[in-house]
Amino acid sequence: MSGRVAPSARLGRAALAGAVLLVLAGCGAAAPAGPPITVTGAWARPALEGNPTAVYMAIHNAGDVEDHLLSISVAVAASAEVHETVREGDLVRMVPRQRLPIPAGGTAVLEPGGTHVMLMKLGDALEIGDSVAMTLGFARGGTVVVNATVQEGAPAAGDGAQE
Ligand SMILES: [Cu+2]
Repeated sequence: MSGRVAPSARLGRAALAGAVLLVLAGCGAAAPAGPPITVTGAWARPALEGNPTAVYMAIHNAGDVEDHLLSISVAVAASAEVHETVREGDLVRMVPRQRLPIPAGGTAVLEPGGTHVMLMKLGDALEIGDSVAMTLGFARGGTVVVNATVQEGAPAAGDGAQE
């Protein structure tokens, strides 16, 4: 019986602690930079000139507030979009996303079969071993330059953690 009371009491305290944290974050608003965003394990699929290709990566948000990926600029392609892969029965569609959320203290994972960055109309062929420089723009975290390695498949699990 008392077991029912204790968890909710604990929850209440956790919520209070959260409120205090928010207030503290508000006090620190003088700091110019947003929450630190880092990107690991970026890679792109090889593709021919004029074709599209996909880029994958993990975007980490060490901050206490959700951030959003708003823009991608890249020299090697005509444009870049964030796509979400949507399955409807046997049909697989790619849907552009204007704002990709990066959860507070979390990671947005862009991987094959899921969310990815699509480079449209490559100005040059991408071959294995090439590097694709991209500048990602975030709502709070400013800009982050990413170099995606061109390779056939994802790096082995755990590679990203060592960067
Ligand atoms: Cu796509």
